[in-house]
Amino acid sequence: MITMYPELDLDLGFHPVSCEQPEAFTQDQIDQYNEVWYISPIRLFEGEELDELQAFFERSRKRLTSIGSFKSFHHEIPELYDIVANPRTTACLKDLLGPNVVCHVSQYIRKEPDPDSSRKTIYHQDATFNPMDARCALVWLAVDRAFVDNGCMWFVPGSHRQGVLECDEGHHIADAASIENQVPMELEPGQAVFFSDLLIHSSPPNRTADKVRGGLTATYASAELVPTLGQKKWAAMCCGEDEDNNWDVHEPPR
Ligand SMILES: O=C(O)CCC(=O)C(=O)O
Repeated sequence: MITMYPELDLDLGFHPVSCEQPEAFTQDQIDQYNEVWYISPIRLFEGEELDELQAFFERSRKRLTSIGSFKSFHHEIPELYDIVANPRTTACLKDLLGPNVVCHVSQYIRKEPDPDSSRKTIYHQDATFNPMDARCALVWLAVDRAFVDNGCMWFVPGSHRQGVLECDEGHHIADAASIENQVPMELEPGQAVFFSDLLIHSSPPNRTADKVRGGLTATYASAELVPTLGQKKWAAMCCGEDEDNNWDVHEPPR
């Protein structure tokens, strides 16, 4: 398959970001995004704010990871909404997506240390999950240090240029064996990588003895992008407005 929504006529091609006056990123970073489709590392949290963020994930981890199926908790947990919609993140997103930004998906992905672990994330492109044209930006925020041995993400720079590739029902890219030139996305706690929903990425198991690897991934779109599944998509407004009422936008949880 190409996406989960073969019935939809989606535009899954490569469209470079054009931002005439970036405010949070430099023009070089925007050019880099268009070239390799990610920008990293970007510091989003530090000092006391980072301590609080890590404490939040530690005390909420049961709730955030207990559900077998996918659940985007930023719709209902105030602290998580504040993390995905924090002003440093949205300032960067405005450069990539424009002034009006919604967040429709988030997930805390925590890989426990286990030398025998086989828990990995297969090669995929997030655009295959979304019932909309390929235009979303993702932010993966390191809650703990993410490095090669504890299963940091690996990216295939520039892989967006081919558009969306054929994948199986589990979203595994059919031709994964031939993928070359991957780079590890090592990050310190509080740092993030911004990347496109077309970028091919994966992450191996955390085979360390004692180094937890927790990260928050969140998917953002311009409010002008119309989700095309017949019903409006539930989304949190992170900045600006949804003037055309394209999304089912809710108030921040409080
Ligand atoms: O955290 C991970 O290991 C995988 C995250 C991921 O695949 C994503 O954000 O799309």
